Amino acid sequence: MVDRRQILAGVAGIAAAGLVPKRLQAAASIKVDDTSALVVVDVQNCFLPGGSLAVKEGDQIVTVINKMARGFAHVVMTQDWHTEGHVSFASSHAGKKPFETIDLKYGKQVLWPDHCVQGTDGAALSKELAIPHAELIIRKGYHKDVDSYSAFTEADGKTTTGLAGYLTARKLKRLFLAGLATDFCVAWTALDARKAGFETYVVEDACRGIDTQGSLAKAWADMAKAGVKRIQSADIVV
Ligand code: VGL
Ligand code: ZN
Repeated sequence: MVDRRQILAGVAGIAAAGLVPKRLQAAASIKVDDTSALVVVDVQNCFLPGGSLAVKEGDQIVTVINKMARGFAHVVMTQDWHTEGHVSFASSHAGKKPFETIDLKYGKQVLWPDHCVQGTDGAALSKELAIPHAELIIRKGYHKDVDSYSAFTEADGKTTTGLAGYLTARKLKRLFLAGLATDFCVAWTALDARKAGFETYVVEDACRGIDTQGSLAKAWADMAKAGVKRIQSADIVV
């Protein structure tokens, strides 16, 4: 006999597979507490429509993030902050085009259009962000020969940005991630957050992805495996 629990488990499975429309799914209720921080990743002009590495629908997350941020006492923002001629730029490698990959000392590197060069308008945080109470802006990717998708550790796998130390010193243990791009800076930040022992949520509707060579599906799979929780902004209660 099929009991109610099995039916509910089945429904949850279907919901997890994305087959049930969002409005029919009961919102989970995840409470923001004193140890929670919202981490707003790379909401910068270069990644928004019209930018040099524009993420599709990137502008649609700004209202969602602004609304969510009102419920958080602690907000950290990140800013991709490259040198001119950065190693992650296709233009730095003769004969290479954006979205091709190369092997660097620290591993495979996707090559990008020039973006988020220090001090340029493209590198500025979106003017539409309304989070005056954000407490920290952490910059990353400022070493010319090393990329840093993650807000915690550069792509060499060892150079730290200091973010884990900051969060720990401030007793912030639960991180809610939003921003751009889901499959690069958000995902790498989420994976490193888990490695450093933080409870980690990625707010799906407050993120958008680049999705090159299957990167978006891979990012969600890697995050699930690492124990990152995939939630919607409506799941958060303040
Ligand atoms: C990003 C590609 C290159 C990101 C940054 O913010 O996700 N993606 N640099
Ligand atoms: Zn970058």
